Amino acid sequence: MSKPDNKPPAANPAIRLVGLGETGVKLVETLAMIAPEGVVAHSLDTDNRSLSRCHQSKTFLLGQAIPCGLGTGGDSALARAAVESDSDDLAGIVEDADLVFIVAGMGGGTGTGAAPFLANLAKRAGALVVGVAATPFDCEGIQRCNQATGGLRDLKQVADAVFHFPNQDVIQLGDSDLGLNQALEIANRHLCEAVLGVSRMLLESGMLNVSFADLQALVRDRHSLGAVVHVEATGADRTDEAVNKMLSHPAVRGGETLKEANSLLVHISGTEVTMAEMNAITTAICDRAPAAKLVVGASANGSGESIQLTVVMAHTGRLAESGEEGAPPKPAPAGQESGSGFSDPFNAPGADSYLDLGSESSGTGRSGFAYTPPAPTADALTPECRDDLIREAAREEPNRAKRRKIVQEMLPLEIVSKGRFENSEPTIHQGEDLDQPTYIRRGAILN
Ligand SMILES: Nc1nc2c(ncn2[C@@H]2O[C@H](COP(=O)(O)OP(=O)(O)OP(=O)(O)O)[C@@H](O)[C@H]2O)c(=O)[nH]1
Ligand SMILES: [Mg+2]
Repeated sequence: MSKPDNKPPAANPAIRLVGLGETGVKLVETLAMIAPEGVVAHSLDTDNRSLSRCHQSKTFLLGQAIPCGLGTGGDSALARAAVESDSDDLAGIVEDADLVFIVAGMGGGTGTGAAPFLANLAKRAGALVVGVAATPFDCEGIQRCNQATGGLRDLKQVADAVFHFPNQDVIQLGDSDLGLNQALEIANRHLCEAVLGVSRMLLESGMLNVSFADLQALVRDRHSLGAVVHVEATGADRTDEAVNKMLSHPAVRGGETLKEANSLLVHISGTEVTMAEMNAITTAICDRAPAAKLVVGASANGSGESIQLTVVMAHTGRLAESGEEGAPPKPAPAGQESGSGFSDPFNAPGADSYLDLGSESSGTGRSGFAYTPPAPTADALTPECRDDLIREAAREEPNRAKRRKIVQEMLPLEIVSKGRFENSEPTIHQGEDLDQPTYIRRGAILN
């Protein structure tokens, strides 16, 4: 399904928010209250309970034909079956949208399984698709973390860009007494800022407008990963303070995200923003992002003496290089399967090589999780994959030659007493004493 070519250009881009699963629904409900006018919000879940709490968004119970009704209990395949069975209705939700935000928590069943499917529907309807995803705390376990990484990878393969906030990053903010609710609230604020920052940038008229075309030029079909950071500062040093707040944001990873960004959208808003302030902010950012294509916008919105800075950072690096999989892969404990996403979601363009997904990166070493890729089948190997494997094997070869041959020495086996059977009758069968071990009866030499 594609948009008719003769559609008259609208004044504003049609923005749709689609929340999937408990986290997605919660975020979209909040966003629906504070988003700029014109943004339409939809909450979709396999769980009726989360939908019954919605008042701001349009709700849709997924998988009534399956049926789920109370969620999937972490089963992303069930969620995928649910959205497939509803695909005609879901296509209507994303129809005629210019920009669709797919919002979900990864690691459970519904968000992980449904988000890539919805992203694909929206792409096929011609929209620019931006995923906004939370990933689990490390303490939620390796299986959930791996399932989240698989889902994130699948979403990235279909969406134009995915803004990702690991819940674990909240722990890095340092307050060890933080309650779970507070931690989730902080994570949710960052995720909401990503959607709000971009929506406001596109919908608010300003002095220097960032248009939908600018956003498209930066992210369409790039399958970027990235983050949106939104900070506010007041007072005489508001410029320095805004830059420092932005740089200390966990999503900026001490400047690392700026360094690897190839697209940056910087939006500054506030009353009486001076040229010197604009200059100071953009210089501070550009100095740290040498490779990035930059679009700058500014508006006079805001209150009092505050200045608001929104920075959209996107890079086309692979998931394993984005920092969150910087730590070596964690093996799944015995009895725990390492969850995964779908190996072939929708024949998505630019699909990542499985070789990159579990690899160590030279990133920041942030503790995290690692996706354990499924073993490749011969059919799945592209020529590039095959070349990578051959190179990998060649690197291994010299070490193989140096390996010491292991030689087992003569085992110190001796016949021990028969204990409490010492005085019992031997079991003789065809002339052999069956109470003796076979290797002794047969005179085998063990070495
Ligand atoms: N940031 C944030 N993350 C959350 C929140 N609630 C849950 N999560 C994270 O999102 C992941 C997925 O959880 P849910 O959204 O409840 O899962 P679901 O998509 O409803 O999946 P099922 O219930 O298994 O069908 C969890 O592992 C948490 O890490 C929240 O309020 N905020
Ligand atoms: Mg749920």
